[in-house]
Amino acid sequence: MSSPPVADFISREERFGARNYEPLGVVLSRGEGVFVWDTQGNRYLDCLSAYSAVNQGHCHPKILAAMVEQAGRLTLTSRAFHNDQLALFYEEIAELTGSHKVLPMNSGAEAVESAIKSVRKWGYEVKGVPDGQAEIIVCANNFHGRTLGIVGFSTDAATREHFGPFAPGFKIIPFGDLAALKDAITPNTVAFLVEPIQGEAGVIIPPAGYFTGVRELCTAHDVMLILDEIQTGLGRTGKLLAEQHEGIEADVTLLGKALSGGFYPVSAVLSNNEVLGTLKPGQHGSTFGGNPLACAVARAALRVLVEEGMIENAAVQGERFLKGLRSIRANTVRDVCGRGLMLAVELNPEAGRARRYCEALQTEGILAKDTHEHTIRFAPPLVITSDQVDWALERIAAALTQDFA
Ligand code: IF1
Repeated sequence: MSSPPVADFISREERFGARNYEPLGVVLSRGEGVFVWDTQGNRYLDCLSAYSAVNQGHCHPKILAAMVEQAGRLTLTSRAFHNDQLALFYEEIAELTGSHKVLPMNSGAEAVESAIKSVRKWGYEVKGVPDGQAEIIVCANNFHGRTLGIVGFSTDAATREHFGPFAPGFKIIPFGDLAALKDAITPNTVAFLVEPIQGEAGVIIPPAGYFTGVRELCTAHDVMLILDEIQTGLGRTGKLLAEQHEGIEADVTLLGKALSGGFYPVSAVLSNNEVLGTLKPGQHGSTFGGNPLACAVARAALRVLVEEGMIENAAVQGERFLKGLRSIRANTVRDVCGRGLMLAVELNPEAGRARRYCEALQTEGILAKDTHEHTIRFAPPLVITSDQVDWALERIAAALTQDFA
């Protein structure tokens, strides 16, 4: 049975859709584990994992079963009534992450917005910041989502340009710079919002000890440390949470993406008692936040992540992948970095656009995504095996030794 030509899907998308993306020329119709298939039946190793939303692998059978079972029973009640999944979701995620309070939302950006609202409220009602004066410190080259509140403190021109006016109350400092954080803190600072490893910026790992210092500064100045673990969390870096690499604990942790294993948008704000404790009935919410389908899916997504050893596997395979990337001898490669299965190859600018290499990788049977002109990210599902890593490395070496300059 032959499916319509790829160009058909692409031209229709272009005709009817907003052109806010520039996808590779591949039309996917099926996924299983680390693999996806296009409409022509070609198989690819997925090295993007939907930006780390499918850490558990595509269409994980246990998450699928939980979703189907729950979808046939009860999907949405709104928070006007209780449902029999929310309490279990709260209990399980709080226990797993060592958090006291949970606020369920849907998209990652909503979790970020919810955290901003909560820490401001905490600042006014607990810390005693004068109303309307709360300051939040963020980092240059951050990526926290696409809402107006969030893009207002982005430093990326394309992300911000012509979307203003923006909300005040944010201070931007360089990432990985403790002295800059110390200088930026004032009595009105309520929070420092930061990614443990910057993703969109090209997998930027801060200097060792940075987050230990961040934790100390935040504690000393009564500033809430908000870690956006929407991409780094849930096993991606080889630990449940990336904060564990430095043995620190955030006051507020944001999760999304893989919280549902890619089945459904589920995000959450996790906090100590104080921050989420300031929210009272009617002050925040969401029609879909905490719905029984989302909770059932998230519970299964968390369970398989832990029970099937995916976090440990991410650490082991991440090291193998990183070592393999480092051993690729190609003039095109300038630098390689990564932690767990969050990896990136930075190309020499003379090698040409990273996009060209992603197209070459597609021909080799690997789907990966370029970022910032010269960087290719590799982030396969955490269920990848050693053989699959070795196969990927061969294909990547083949693609990177081509010269498009
Ligand atoms: C897109 C990047 C990844 C995130 C962190 C919050 C969110 C994201 C740390 C918002 C989302 C995505 C969204 C996606 C591209 C993507 C991305 F390249 F832009 F940086 F993953 F690497 N915090 N990241 O990474 O979550 O509201 O999207 O659920 O196309 O915008 P969301």
